[in-house]
Order: sequence, then C-alpha cells, then structure tokens
Amino acid sequence: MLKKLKELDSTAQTSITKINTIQELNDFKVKILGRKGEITALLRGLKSLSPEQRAEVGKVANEIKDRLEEQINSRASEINQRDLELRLEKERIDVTLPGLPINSGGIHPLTRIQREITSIFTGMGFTVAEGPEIELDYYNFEALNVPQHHPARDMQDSFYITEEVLLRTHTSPVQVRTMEKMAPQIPVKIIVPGKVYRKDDDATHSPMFHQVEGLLIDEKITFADLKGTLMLFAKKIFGDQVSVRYRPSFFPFTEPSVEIDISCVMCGGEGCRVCSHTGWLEILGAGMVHPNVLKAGGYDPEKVTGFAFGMGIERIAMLKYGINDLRLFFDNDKRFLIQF
Ligand code: 2U9
Repeated sequence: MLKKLKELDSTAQTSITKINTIQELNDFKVKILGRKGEITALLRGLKSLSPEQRAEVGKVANEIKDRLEEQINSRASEINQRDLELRLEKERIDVTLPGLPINSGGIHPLTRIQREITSIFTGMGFTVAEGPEIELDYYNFEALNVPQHHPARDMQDSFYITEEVLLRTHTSPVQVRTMEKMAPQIPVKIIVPGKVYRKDDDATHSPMFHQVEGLLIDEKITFADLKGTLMLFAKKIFGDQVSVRYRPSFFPFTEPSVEIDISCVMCGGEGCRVCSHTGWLEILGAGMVHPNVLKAGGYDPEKVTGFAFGMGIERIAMLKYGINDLRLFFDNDKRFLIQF
C-alpha cells in the first residue's frame, strides 16, 4: 500500500508540473485528493492492515496529501501569474500612440470665397463693414435712389415684414448707414460682405444668397480708380491670365454704371457652354456713385465722388470651382462639401 501511495505521489507530482490551466488543475485536485479521489480509494484498504501499519500508512498518506495540496496551490499561483502577464502584454496600452483624429469639419466653400474676396480688398486698404439683415425700406431703396414705383420694390421681388420693413435685397444699406455715420469725413473705403434675400429660386438663384459690395468715396475719385481697383481684383481672384472688359449698364444708385466681364475661365475665351459661347463671364456690377446717393449719405457731390461695386459670392464660387447648380451650396451634403 505504501508502495502504491508513493507511486501515486510521484506520478501526481510530474502531472502537476505539466498542467497549464486552472480548470485542469482543479479537476486534477478533485481526481487525486477529493472525497471520491484516488488517495481516498487507496486508503479504503487500511481496514485490512494492523493498527501499527495503519498508523504508519495513514501518516505517510497525510504527508503526501499535504505536500500535493501545497504543490497544486503553488502551481495555481504560477498559472495565475503567467495568465496575468499574458493579459497585461495583450492589453497593453501605448500611451505614446497618436490619438484618434477628431472630425472637426471644415470651412464652407462660400465662406472660403467670401474671405478670399474680402482679404483682396482689405489688402487694398478697404475695411469690413456689417449691418442688419432686417432693414428699413428707406435704407434698402429710398436712400439708394430707387424711386417709389421701381419694380425692385414690388412684393414679388422682396420679402416684406411690414410696409416699411423688409429683408435686405442687397448689402447696399450698410454703405448708406456707414456714410451717415462718417459724413463729412473722407475717405469712406469699405467692403461689405453678407446675406441678402430675394424672391428667386432656381439653379442659379436662391431666396437667400451672399454678396460682397464695396464703396470708395474721396476727393477726385474717377472711373479710372474703379477700373484699376476692379481689374486688380479680377486678376487676383481668377488669375493673371484673365482679360477684363467693361460693358455699359444701368443701376439706380450709380451713374455711369458698368457690368464687368472676365474672359471665360473654362474655355479661355474660345466659347463654350459655361459662357453661352460668348467667351465672356459676368462677375461684377459697378459704377460711379449717383449724386443723389451721396447726398442721402450726407456728402456733397460737388466736393467728393466715389465708385461702388457689387458681386454675388455664389456666382464667383460657381465660376471658380466649376459648379453648375447653386443649390449644392445649401444641401449640406458632405460628399459635396469635403471637396473644398
Ligand atoms: C451705395 C452706392 C452704390 C452697389 C452696386 C452693383 C453695382 C451690382 C449686383 C451684382 C450681382 C448685385 O449680387 S448681385 O445680384 N450688384 O451690380 N452693386 S453697384 O452700389 C452701391 C451701393 C451702395 C451707397
């Protein structure tokens, strides 16, 4: 019996060192040391031994049980320690890795163009002026020499809130307000970007769109100043290769008035669909400030003169980026917006 015990002891010892998981180790413990385990089974034979032998075998059996239990426990600690190390290695966090990028969005193409236009003019000494989008009829029309029965005042063209109050149809009322505040100081040299509203809605017109307008008032300002300033602007925004032409036009607030075209940016002036086979694209309206408008702003048309201009930001952006439908700017479709 002693021999059997010792054999069991030595095989158990080798087995323990080969066990690799806690589960297996627990099963093994039950198999050897459990109530129905191998040692208990062996010790059933004690009954047939003499009291002296029984005492001796019992003592050895207990020693073996204690030692095996100890070995099992120490193997369990080894396995646990090894598992912990493996887990730490596997789940290790490298705090020096760069973080996940934050999707922070970007500048809207219209904002980008608005900033580009504005910065060309601030580079020439203009300062930015802003004003209300809900305007008085007086500043939007009356002070700008747009008479009472002019078609632009029609309910069909403008969003009226009351008879006297409307959403501005251009940024020009800001120029009038600035003149009122500054008069009779010179020069007035401002650039006015902002939202404007008209009852229009198609592929090239939206009920809300953006303009940049400018105004320069000083002594001895002539049409040559207008030409030099706007020619420089056209070349800065569309590139040195463009040609610029001036066509006579009419606006109530300027006299004389012109529309300014550049050679087509798509075909270089050859004629294509974008320029309706004319070779030219209209980018700006401009003119010498009408004497009535100077008076309304508090300036004496005998002492000062000025030029003014206006452009639609959407139109400039469409020409610059080759976009054929203005509604794309307002759909908030990321597939479109991320291209800029
Ligand atoms: C004051 C005096 C004069 C502003 C001007 C234009 C010509 C013009 C259009 C371009 C396309 C508007 O966005 S658009 O539809 N604008 O052609 N605007 S001169 O003249 C002014 C403004 C204010 C006190």
